[in-house]
Amino acid sequence: MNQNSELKALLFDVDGTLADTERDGHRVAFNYAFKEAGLDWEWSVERYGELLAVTGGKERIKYFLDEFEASFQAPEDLTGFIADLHQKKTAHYLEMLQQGAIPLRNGVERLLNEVREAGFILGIVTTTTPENVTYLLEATLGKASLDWFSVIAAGDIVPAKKPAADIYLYAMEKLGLSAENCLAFEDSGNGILSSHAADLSTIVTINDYTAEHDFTAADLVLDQFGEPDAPCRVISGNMNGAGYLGVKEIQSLWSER
Ligand code: XBP
Ligand code: MG
Repeated sequence: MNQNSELKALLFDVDGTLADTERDGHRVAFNYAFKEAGLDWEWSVERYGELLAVTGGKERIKYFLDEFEASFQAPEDLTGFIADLHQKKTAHYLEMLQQGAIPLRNGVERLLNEVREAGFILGIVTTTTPENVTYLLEATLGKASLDWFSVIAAGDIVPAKKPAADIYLYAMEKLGLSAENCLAFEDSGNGILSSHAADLSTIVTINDYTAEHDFTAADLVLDQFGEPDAPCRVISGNMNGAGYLGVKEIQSLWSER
């Protein structure tokens, strides 16, 4: 990689990175949808951790059926059945977002404001359904925040979801930029496999589900972005003693990579 290339764009994953959406958000919405559909499936916190091996809600339901519900009498149109179930799940999830049930992670709003003021181009790169992103941003940062992002790359827009590189490549193509000028923010093993496959330098913030994932490819691993009064913990990489991630730390990381 060209060591002198300018950092122009920051590409943010959503689930687990901007907000802790999985355990008390997506998981709960899946369970509501199963109930609504008259199914007796219940994804526990622990089981959901195993199911997170597969990104994408529809793909996750299919994986669950294959791995854990071998006796399920699948309908003839399994794809349609899963799509319908997933639509129900999305409706429940959007309602939760509208009710403000899912806040942003510590330091996210501060960091977004800081990097915006510094003039970085911002992008969203996620496997989740597009409305899940817009509702989250609207509920937490207000409607105007949608305009902060020059690209929102989400969901089925590419054929292969993370860990494939496709969604990052799609976002960079939309921005007219290459990995020489972009930095990714991720929270999971599948996320960094995807960003790394797209050749991107990556900062990771872990969460309960992803703490044990393999982040050896990351440039920096933190427990959170941090705030002046609530410092982050550096798990690997160099923050030069700073207690929270800001433009200065990002730039210094970029020049040292
Ligand atoms: C996030 C996901 C998503 C959500 C569910 O992965 O795997 O599938 O769990 O969203 P990443 P949908 O953070 O790596 O993008 O149900 O809308 O697919
Ligand atoms: Mg994620």
